[in-house]
Amino acid sequence: MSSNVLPARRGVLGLALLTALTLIATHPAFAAKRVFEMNIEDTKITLVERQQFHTFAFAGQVPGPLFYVDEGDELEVTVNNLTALPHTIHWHGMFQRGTWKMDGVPDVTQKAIEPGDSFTYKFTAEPSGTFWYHCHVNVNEHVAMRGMYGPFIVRPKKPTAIEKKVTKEFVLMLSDWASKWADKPGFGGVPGDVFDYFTLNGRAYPESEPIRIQKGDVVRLRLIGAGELTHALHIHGHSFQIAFKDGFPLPSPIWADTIVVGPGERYDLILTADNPGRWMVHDHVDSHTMNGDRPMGGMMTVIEYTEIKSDDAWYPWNKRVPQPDFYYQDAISKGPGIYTNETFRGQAVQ
Ligand SMILES: [Cu+2]
Repeated sequence: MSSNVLPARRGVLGLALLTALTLIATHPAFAAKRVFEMNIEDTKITLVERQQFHTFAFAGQVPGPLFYVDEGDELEVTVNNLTALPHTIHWHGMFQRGTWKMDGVPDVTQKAIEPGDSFTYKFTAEPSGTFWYHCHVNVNEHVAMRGMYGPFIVRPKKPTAIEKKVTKEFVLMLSDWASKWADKPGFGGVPGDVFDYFTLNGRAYPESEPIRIQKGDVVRLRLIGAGELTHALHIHGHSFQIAFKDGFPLPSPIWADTIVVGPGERYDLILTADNPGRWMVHDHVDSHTMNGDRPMGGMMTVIEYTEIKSDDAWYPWNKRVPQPDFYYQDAISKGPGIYTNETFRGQAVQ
């Protein structure tokens, strides 16, 4: 099986779930046609401990499926709205040259997709880089409170020198949640909201997942600001190069140890794994490292070098069983494709 062809696959969960994935490659290297179908479903997800949120989840998961495609690929994505509210998908950063009606903005480029209806987005993947997709109906609620987002990566035809060195990639989607609206779909995301939960890929520490690397890796962290707030992500024990902003290569990467990520922004960091240990990764906006009113939570994780033993009894992730593909690292390593992720699937809500 070549790296950019996946077999057709269907999964059914409960009454309301149908996720079909069909990819047809027309060229081995570039310009594949990729056909995908996904439902938008009322789904309950757990951020941490008992804090659940009613979400409108793409393919029943938060974040949504990973779109990892080649520059120039032709995409055809059919969306079935199984929820009780209208939605769209905006493909943030895509040029949509000649396809502006595929931009996913209600009442500007299309009528929103009503409950029970479907819509097929057809467009070309350009430019290359780290992007994301999200609903564009009542974004204040649907994106900020209901998890309507997913990663969208376009592999470049001409990679830069720095990205050619990368051996491992991770996707981190940064979000904030106001628990006041957790179980009130159709409401929330208003000025003055108190954001009290903060997640990486939909989970707050300690239910986020370690970033596991080993000495010698050249690590690419693709950060996506998918929430309402700005975060200052700091990585201990290392410096990194900020190599891409919003998908675009910087002419001269910037060395740093802290990166400020605002809403909608993406930054690609390149980090050389040269310092084995366990290293904190956290939002330096300290109030974002809380779960509600409890500290040591929120937007935090740990870089774990695999050569360091996790046998310290006091280490909370001492005996942790890894959740597969939590940062989409396994999917990305397989090459372009569109990948659902069971790790992020919530419970169906009737
Ligand atoms: Cu929506």
